[in-house]
Amino acid sequence: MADTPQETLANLLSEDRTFPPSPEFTQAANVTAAAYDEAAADRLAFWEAQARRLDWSKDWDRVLDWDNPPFAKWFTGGELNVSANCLDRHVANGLGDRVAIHFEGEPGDTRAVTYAELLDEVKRAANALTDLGVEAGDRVVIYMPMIPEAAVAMLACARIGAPHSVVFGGFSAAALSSRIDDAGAKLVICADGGFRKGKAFALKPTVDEALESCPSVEQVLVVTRTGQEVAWNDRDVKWEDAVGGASNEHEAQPFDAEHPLFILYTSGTTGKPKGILHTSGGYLTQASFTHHAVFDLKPETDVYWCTADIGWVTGHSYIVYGPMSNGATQVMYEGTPDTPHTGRFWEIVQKYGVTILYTAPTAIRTFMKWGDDVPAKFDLSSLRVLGSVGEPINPEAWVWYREHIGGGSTPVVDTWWQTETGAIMVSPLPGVTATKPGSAQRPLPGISVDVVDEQGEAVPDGGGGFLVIREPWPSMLRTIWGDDQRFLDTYWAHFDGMYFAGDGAKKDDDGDLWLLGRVDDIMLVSGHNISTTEVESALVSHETVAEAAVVGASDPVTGQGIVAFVILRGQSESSPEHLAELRAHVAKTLGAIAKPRQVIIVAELPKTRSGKIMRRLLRDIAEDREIGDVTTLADNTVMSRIKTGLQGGKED
Ligand code: 6R9
Repeated sequence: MADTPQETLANLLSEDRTFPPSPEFTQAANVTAAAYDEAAADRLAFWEAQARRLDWSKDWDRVLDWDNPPFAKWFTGGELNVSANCLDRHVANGLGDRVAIHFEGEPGDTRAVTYAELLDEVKRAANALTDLGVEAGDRVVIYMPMIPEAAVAMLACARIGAPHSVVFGGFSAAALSSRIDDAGAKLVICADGGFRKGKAFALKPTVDEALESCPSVEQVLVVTRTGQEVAWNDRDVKWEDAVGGASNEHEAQPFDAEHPLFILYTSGTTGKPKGILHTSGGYLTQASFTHHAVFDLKPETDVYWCTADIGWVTGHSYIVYGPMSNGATQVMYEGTPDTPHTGRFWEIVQKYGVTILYTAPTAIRTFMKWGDDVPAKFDLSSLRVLGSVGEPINPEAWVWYREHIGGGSTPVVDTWWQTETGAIMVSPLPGVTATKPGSAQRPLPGISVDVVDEQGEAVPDGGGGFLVIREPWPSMLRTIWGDDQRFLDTYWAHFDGMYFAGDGAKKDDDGDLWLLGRVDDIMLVSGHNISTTEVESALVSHETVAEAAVVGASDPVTGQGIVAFVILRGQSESSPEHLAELRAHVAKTLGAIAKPRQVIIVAELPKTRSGKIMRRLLRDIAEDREIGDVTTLADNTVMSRIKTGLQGGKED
C-alpha cells in the first residue's frame, strides 16, 4: 500500500442525532433484532436458512467450503437456475399478472411488463442466444441503455449459464473493447442507442469501433430503441428478428451453485480494469435476503425504485437479481433527473406511488442544490423507505433526504458495499436500527466487518483505521477473472486472513461504523491522517454549500495541505469573506487541523458514471499538474471547464 497512513485516522466529526423507527414500522418489519442473535449464534446456519428463500433443484452438501482460502465455495453440490428463481417460480405461484417493471423512457414512452411477459421474453431470448451458438460458460457482453431488454438480456444469459459482462452504456470504444477482450466474449448484445438529456445517443457505432480489435466476438445482437440509422455488418443480428422469432418454450436447466453468473469490471484508479467474478447460489442468496431485509420489501404492495444504471453493480443486485428473486414490482427509468425538468424523479414517484427509493448521495446533493421547492410540488407521501449507496452520505444530505423526500418520517438506510462484495454488507435495518445521519452503522446479520489498525488489530470505539471483512460471505467475489494472483494481492495481502476493502472507516463511541472514503484519498496533514469525507461533510453542513470535494495537495510546510472544491447552493459567486467563512466553518466543526488551505468554487465536479467523485483528477489541479487519465469520467470535458473557471481564496 503505497499511500498507507502511518497512524490511525483522526476521528473529527461527531453526530448525536438519532431517529428510531416508528412502532408501526417495527411491528410490520420483515426482519427483527432477533436476526442478529441468530446469525451470531450460528453464522452458517443463518445463511443456510436464507438460501431457503430460493428454489433449488438439488440441495447442497456443504454450506461453505473454505478449505482453500480465500477461494470460497458456497452451497457446494447445490444446483439452481437463477433466472427460474427470478421469474418462473413467481409465474408458477400465480403471480404472472403482477407488474415486474414499470418502464419510463426518457421521452415519456411507458411500458408495464408483467412477470408472465418478462418470462416469455426471457425464454425467447434464451432460445435466440442458443440459436446463435452461445453455450453454458460462454461470455456475453451487454452494452445497453436502461431499457427492459437490458434486464431480459441478463436473465436470458443467466438462464442458459452464459456469464454476462455488462458494460456501462456511457463507456468509450476503448473501454468496451478492453472489457470484451479480457472476458473473451463471444457475443455482444447492444441497442442502436438510447435517450439521455433530451437527445438520442448512439451505442452501435461504439460497438463497431470496439470490435475492430476484438477477434473473439462472432455476432452482435442489436435491440432497436431509438430507430436511428446504424451501419449494418454481416455479424449483426436484429434482436426483434432473433428474439421475436424464437420459441417461447424453454425449460431452465439447473446449474451448480458455483457456476459463474457474471463478470463486472471495476475501473479502479489505476491499471487495467478488474473483472470481478460472481457465481450463482451464494450471490443470489445474499442479494435476495438483503433486498428483503434492508428495504423491508412487501412484494404485494410495494413499488420499488432503484435509480442506478444497470451497468453498475447496484443495477445488477438491486434492479435485477435481488428485487426479481423477491417478486418485486419496480420502476425502471431510462434518463436523467433533470430531463425535461428538475422535478422528473418526484413526478415519477408520484405517478407510480413509489414506496421504496434507492439512490446515490451525489443525486441527493444535486437535489439539494436545485432547491427544496422542487420536490415540494409533488405528492411523495407514498414513500416509506429511502436508501443511499455509492459514497459516504454527509449528515446534512441525509437529513435533507429524510425531511424533503421522506416527509420527515421515513427510515433512511445508508448501505455500504462494493462490486466485490456483490450485495449490501453494512446498513441499518429499517425496522430495528435507530438511524444516525451519515453512518452506515452495523454489519448486517451474518456479516463480519471490522475496523483495524496498521497491524490488523481491531480499533476501539472512537478509533479509525481500515475497513476489513473477517469472515467469508455468500455473495463475495470468487476471483478476478483470469487473474487469481491479482485477486490475492489486491484484497488479501494487506491483513492476515482478512479481506481489505480499500476504504477507511471509524467506529464512533456507540460502535457504529462511519465510512471515510478510499484510503488512497486520505490526507496526511502535519502528522495527522484526515479523511476527505469528514472535511467534505463539514463543508456541506454550511448553509451555502451544496457539494464539496476535498483533496490533499503537497505542501512544503504541513506535508499535505487541504484543498476544497466547492459547489454552492443556488448561487455561483463567492467573495473573499465568504471563502474565509467556509474555511473557518470547517475549523470550528472539526478543529483547526482540518482547516482547508484553500477553497475553490466550481460549478461541477469530475464524477464517474456511478456518481463517485474522482479526487485524483482534482489533486492534479490542486498540485498544478497535467491532468491524468479521464476515460472513466461521465463527462470528460468537465476538467477543462473546472480549470478555466477557477475562483478561489488562499491563505496568505
Ligand atoms: C455499491 C458500490 C464501492 C466503493 C466502496 C466505497 C464506496 C459505496 C458506500 C460507500 C460510503 C456507502 N461506497 N457505498 N462509501 N458509504 N454507503 O458503490 O460499488 O461501485 O464497487 O464502489 O464505493 O468506497 O469501496 P462500487
